Amino acid sequence: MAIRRRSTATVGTEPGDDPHSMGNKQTVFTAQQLDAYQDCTFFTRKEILRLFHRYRDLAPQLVPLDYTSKPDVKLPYELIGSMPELKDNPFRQRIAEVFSEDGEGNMTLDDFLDMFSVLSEMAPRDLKAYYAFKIYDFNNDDYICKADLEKTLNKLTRSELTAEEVRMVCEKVMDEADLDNDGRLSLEDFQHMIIRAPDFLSTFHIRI
Ligand SMILES: [Ca+2]
Ligand SMILES: [Ca+2]
Repeated sequence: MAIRRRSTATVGTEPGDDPHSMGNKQTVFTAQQLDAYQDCTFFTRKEILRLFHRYRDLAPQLVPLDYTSKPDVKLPYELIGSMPELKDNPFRQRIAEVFSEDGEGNMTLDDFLDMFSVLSEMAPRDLKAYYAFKIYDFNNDDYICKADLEKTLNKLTRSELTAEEVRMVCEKVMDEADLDNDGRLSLEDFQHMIIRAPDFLSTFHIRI
């Protein structure tokens, strides 16, 4: 399967690049919608449809089977966070917040596909790192400060470290990763760091 760079283009406006026919039992999306979803994710048509049904199964009474008229549907975080792929992930709420358009973890189908695309094994490390940075930036100020990093370490280690241990690891990470010495990690600092500390991406791989 061809790996596509995830584009930020608005779904529904990108022409497709896959001339294959759609098969005959697909009525959920228009051909253009499926093309757009393919362009914006790392998924095949089949995977997109499978994920649509996963989404729908969370709340069949809310999600129509026909998406051709782009229904205005959002599923509450409680349903998303309870999925087997997420329910044991210590960052599930942050992940949902970062990928949801409303910032509160309530997800449209587009948000949902975006999230699973970035978490999938097909997504390149750089893209995962970009989103991991956003997820670890708990106060959304575009930097990972000491407090963000402590929260992150607590979650990554599932609170198995003492406060003192967390403080020490945090200082060590800052020491090594804060290349411009401003006491916080920019995206650039973070990208350098994860080359040496890939554990920071370990919770961002999901097999669907
Ligand atoms: Ca921050
Ligand atoms: Ca810095």
